[in-house]
Amino acid sequence: MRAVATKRPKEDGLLLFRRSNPHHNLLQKEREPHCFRSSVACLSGANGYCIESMINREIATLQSSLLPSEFCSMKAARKTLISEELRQRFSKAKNVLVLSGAGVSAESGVPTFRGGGDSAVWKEMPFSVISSAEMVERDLPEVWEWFNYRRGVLATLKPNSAHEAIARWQDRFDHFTLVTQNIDGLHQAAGSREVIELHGSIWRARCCDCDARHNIRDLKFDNGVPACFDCGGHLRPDVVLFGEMLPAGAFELAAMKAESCELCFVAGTSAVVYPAASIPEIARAAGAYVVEVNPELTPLSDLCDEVLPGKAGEILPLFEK
Ligand code: BJW
Ligand code: ZN
Repeated sequence: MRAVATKRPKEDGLLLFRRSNPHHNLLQKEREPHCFRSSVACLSGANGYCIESMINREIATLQSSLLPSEFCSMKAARKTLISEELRQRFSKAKNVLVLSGAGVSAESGVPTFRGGGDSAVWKEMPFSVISSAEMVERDLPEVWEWFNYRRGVLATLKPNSAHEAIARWQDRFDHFTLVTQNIDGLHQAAGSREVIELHGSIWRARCCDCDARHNIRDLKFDNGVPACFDCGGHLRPDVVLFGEMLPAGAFELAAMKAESCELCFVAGTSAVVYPAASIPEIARAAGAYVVEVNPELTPLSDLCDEVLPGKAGEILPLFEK
């Protein structure tokens, strides 16, 4: 396992030994000056991503053929994925923020949008077509059919150990904020409270005319498109599609929390959709230690202080051990 000396300029003069960010190995070229960078030459080859993730995969393969005692020591090896520095920060932190994405629900069986699981397709339309503002305009009954189908699937799914770990964290820190891009309600099902839902909820409908929100469970779907209780207008799923505005105040609140957190986890998101992806950027710019949990690298990996390659449901519970 490599330890790479890295220097964060904003922690003036502080030289830290931490696991190398695998993305750094891929990008040995200079990054912008404020980025911390590897001060030790890359030891792995061009395909250097990533010794840790290779070890992870090997551990997973070996697990099945091990005796219980051997399995325990493999688990211990796995625990070392989390650096001592990060463990210390986690145990002392008073203000923590988590940004979650579809990958956090992948282990519950929810399809992701851009890989790492089954991608969503409806009647041969990719989600970018069926979940689009144009489709809401053009064929609202079809959009409802798609969301009704997804709700039906979701109703059979349960929160996984990532949702459960995050729900426990809210009582562990003085200040804890969960910001999610997910619309599935699984964080709340696991017990998370006051979740900032940036992209809405599949369990609510919104009026196209007066903007009133209604609980989906109260609606009647007689003619395919339910009607607003307040004004009789057409209801649509209360989710945010591309080019649509986020719910009023949601991003502003998340950004404010990001500015004050000291530890920011980014779990299970491809970090390509804005403004959600700017939350960890805001946290990092304000001095937070940013940690990514994802089996794949993302455009955010380079900005992170640590990248924990792996599944959220396996990695997040390790913080309490
Ligand atoms: C695991 C795992 C495991 C797998 N454990 N990990 C700035 C720059 C450029 C563009 C823009 C910008 N600002 C705004 C934009 C435009 C646009 C945008 O971002 N476009 C980019 C894609 C180019 N943004 C918007 O339009 C937003 N609105 C907005 O900005 O309003 C203001 C405005 C209005 C008008 C004009 C201009 C500005 C709205 C974005 C709404 C996103 N909506 C969706 C669909 C919801 C409905 C539905 O569900 O059908 O939300 S898109 C989809 O992507 C969904 C998600 O919430 C979102 C993010 O996806 P996420 O969560 O990251 O999932 P994936 O699938 O992408 O990634 C999963 C990850 O998990 C992978 O990395 C895996 O490796 C990993 N993984 N298993 C851990 N077990
Ligand atoms: Zn209405």
